[in-house]
Amino acid sequence: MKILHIPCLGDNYAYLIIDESSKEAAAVDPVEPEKVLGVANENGVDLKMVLTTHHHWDHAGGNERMKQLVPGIKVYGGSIDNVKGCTDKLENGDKLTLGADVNILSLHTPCHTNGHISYYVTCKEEDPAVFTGDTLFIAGCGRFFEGTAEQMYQSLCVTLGSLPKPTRVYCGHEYTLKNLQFALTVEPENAKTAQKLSWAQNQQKGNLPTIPSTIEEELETNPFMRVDLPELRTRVGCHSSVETIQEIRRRKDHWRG
Ligand code: GBP
Ligand code: ZN
Repeated sequence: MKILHIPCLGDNYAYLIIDESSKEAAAVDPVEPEKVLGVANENGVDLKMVLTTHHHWDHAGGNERMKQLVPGIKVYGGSIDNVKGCTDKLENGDKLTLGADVNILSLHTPCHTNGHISYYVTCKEEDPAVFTGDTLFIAGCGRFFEGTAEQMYQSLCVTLGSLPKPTRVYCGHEYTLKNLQFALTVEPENAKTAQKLSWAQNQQKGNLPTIPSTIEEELETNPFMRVDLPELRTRVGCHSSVETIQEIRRRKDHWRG
């Protein structure tokens, strides 16, 4: 499979997932439908479906227009997320296929929104990919708009944290630089985080994206995914993983980098 990222609005990412043998494609959060369709056309692929991560306008706001532009397109979204233009509601564990070789698994990852879905995508022997919307960002996570710390712990550390380590992570916003700067305030001695920060600064200088990451890199550098570590808990003065994720989120909400 081929994965193309399409910068949208200020700092959002839409993506095209392409099954190369059939030339069929899925669009993740195509908030600028004309732009995403343009990229699909340049690549000679046929857009079959929209995969919506959550109901916020900067992710789902292009769905209705996409349906006008591509009659018959399927628009997927979480069953309890009230996604604009949704034609097919997804539950946790639902499976979709794209062309002959691409398999897509729906993972319910609530908290940023109640019905948020992450999409886990596999193709033959290739490393898998996961599209995490506003649940997991590179080195960060989404704000807890519609859920609890307990839910974010489950979504980030259990559901996404259990995916194979080489899984490539494609998130909904380019927040990496700020997230890594904040991460270092939580774990000043994390050498991998410091290393990734200088890499991210270089990427930004060259106007290059910081996606994809991998689940392995996130487990090493993302403080929200590291709350099971006793050293981290002690550092922030908490006793449980859930308390720790709540505390780090509270600090990030107030942090002005
Ligand atoms: C920044 O620019 O660096 N800290 C951000 C500020 C996701 S977008 C913007 C922000 O708060 N972004 C949201 C978030 O979860 N950020 C993680 C963080 O700050 O650590 N959105 O556009 C946001 O979800 C939205 C749209 C929100 C509709 C509510 C509604 Br309703
Ligand atoms: Zn959002």
